Amino acid sequence: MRIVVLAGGIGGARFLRGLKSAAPDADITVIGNTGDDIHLFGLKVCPDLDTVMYTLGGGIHEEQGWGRADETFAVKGELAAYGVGPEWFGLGDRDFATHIVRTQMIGAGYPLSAVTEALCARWQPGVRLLPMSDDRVETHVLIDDPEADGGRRAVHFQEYWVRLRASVPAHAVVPVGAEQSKPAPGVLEAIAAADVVLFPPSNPIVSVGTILAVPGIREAIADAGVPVVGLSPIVGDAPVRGMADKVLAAVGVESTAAAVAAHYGSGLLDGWLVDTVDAHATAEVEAAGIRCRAVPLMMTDPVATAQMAREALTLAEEVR
Ligand code: GDP
Ligand code: FO1
Ligand code: CA
Repeated sequence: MRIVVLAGGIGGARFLRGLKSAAPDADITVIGNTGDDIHLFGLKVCPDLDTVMYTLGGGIHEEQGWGRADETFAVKGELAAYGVGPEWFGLGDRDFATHIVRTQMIGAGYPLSAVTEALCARWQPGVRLLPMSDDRVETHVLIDDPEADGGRRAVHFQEYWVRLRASVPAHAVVPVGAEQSKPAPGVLEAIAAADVVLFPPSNPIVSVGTILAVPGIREAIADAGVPVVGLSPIVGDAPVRGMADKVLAAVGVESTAAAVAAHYGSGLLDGWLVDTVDAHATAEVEAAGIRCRAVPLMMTDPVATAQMAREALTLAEEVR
């Protein structure tokens, strides 16, 4: 079975680990979000691609969910001693090596997709990991700033999330460069050849939404004519972790499992899993033309996560 998954970072990566154990013989292609990418200290950092690669390759810091296990921060300390920031973004020594290799290869002319493949040759994630695009796309968030023209300014998504901890309202979320971007080589082909497309419980705006903003990807999924099944990242009317509530509010979508399903829409989604605490929402989702089931959706351990993946594949068979 050929499965295509549109993934962000932590939610996507943890779900993929469950999917691999639920469907060990499946051929899995992951289309990763690169809107979170940021250039720091002359290096290109791809948090969501790295989170997937490290999680599936056994190098992730398990409790944190991002960055490397057994990390040290000597380089960060030395940069700070030179007064070179930003200090709010924590790049570890082991992680730095990934960004150095990536930046060196890009400087030598390799596209991000080829670089990602080279990095994965070391980590062996057991899936084909493709960036959504080889072109630069950067998610920016519009926030209040009384001193700026018009009283607002745009900050990089990482500044909104890591420096500001999403503590101020987001008025808009813009995937800068998306309109001009093209899907990376292999992306449209993988979607066209898929037996099923899954949206893991990733952020619907700044992870899956950004991938869908690359022209051609949404259309390819709709045209593939195969089941498209998603899992809600919103449980009990709140994100399990992260800032999905803030970025959903920016686009006028309520933080409920049903509202996220409606945001994707029945033109795209065939099936939607909500957590058992949101069982009351299934009728509303089904009324919108999306098949819906309530099952446990907390990725507390590998067994529970694999069961979520099985439920998603079962729902895909039901709507096929
Ligand atoms: P990020 O790039 O690291 O933010 O990761 P993703 O975009 O892939 O996933 C983030 C989303 O995962 C958040 O909106 C969380 O609510 C959701 N999430 C994290 N853990 C769980 C879980 O155990 N269950 C569910 N249903 N959602 C989760
Ligand atoms: N998240 C933080 O909350 N603080 C950090 O200092 C931080 C550094 C970092 C470095 C590399 C990397 O791959 C991820 C990192 N993250 C950090 C996580 C990242 O900001 C988020 O997980 C996602 O981009 C949010 O979707
Ligand atoms: Ca992310």
